[in-house]
Amino acid sequence: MKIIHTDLHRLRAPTTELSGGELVAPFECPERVEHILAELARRGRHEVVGPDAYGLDPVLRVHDADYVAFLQTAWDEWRAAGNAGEAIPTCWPSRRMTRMRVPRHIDGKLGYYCLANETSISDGTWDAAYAAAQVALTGAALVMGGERAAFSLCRPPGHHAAQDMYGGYCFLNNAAIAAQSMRDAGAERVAVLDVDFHHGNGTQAIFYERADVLTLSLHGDPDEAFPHFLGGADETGAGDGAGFNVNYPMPPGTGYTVWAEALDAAMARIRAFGAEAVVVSLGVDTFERDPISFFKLTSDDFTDYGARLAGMDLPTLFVMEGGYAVAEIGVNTVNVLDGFSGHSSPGTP
Ligand code: Q9C
Ligand code: ZN
Repeated sequence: MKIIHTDLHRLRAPTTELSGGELVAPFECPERVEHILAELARRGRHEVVGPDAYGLDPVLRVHDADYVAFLQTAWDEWRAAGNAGEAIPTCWPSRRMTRMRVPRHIDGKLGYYCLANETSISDGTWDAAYAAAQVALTGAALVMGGERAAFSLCRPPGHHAAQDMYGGYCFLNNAAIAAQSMRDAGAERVAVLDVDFHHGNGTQAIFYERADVLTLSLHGDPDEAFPHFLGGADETGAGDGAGFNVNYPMPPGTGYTVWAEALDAAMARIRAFGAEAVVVSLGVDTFERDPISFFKLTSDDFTDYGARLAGMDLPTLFVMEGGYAVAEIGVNTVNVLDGFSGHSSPGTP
């Protein structure tokens, strides 16, 4: 399988994440990608290629222009305002704060566009997010060009980013940008299947009123897990999109038997929908030892569900999302790809 990757992800290297009332070293770190690349090289079955340049237009098919402009200048504005640390908002347009216009000051802009402030904006964040979107677009083009599957090794991740909101370590919604580009390249119906531990709130929001992109997410119940304010089973789409969003929230401690039943149900929905291509938002934070999640998948389970995904027999683009057990992220991620490709041998040396 072709792997699309660029070293430009390293430009996203924040030093702070607000966690437990402290500023800690971010869970979403550059080493994640280095471990995946090392495991890919160790197995020797995959070809790593660089991204092509698609520019900003396909990004603007998904994200609002004012939001993209904000991301491009937020770091400079933050520093120009005299701040010493990384950019973290402190004030939001929350309920009963309803003057819904973009403030001029960077402090107001951050609150307007941010959905969760664990995610600091740092120098280089925009350039890395833009490069990740190009990685996603390159994978989409390969799959639309006839490849059975491809893996866009995106970083930073994307599925929490909505049309005009960042957070949950995400800035541009790589999977949504890829899915939209597949539509624009002629696929009539595209499905986005999100298997990251967290609900894909951004992807859901982007396609919520559309019938041409089916969105499905398997995730920790938002009563118990981030992003807390979206991801219920009763969110099924609206307007033209009524019936075209499917959520599978699951409780703490969920293991592979229950999780795989949800996956089988999701794949049946994709089949009934008549998808011509599938984008898999691939987060491996469902792993039993993930430090911020509560599902119980083992490394072998990733191989098994990779094989199940291949059973859909649809052109498939994998897009990297979360996964924070850094030492195991390579094995777990490549297990999905190898399971998909029919290599069932365990990925441990
Ligand atoms: N104290 C993705 O997996 N909450 N994003 C962190 C840690 C935010 C996860 C809580 C989790 C965001 C792409
Ligand atoms: Zn996640």
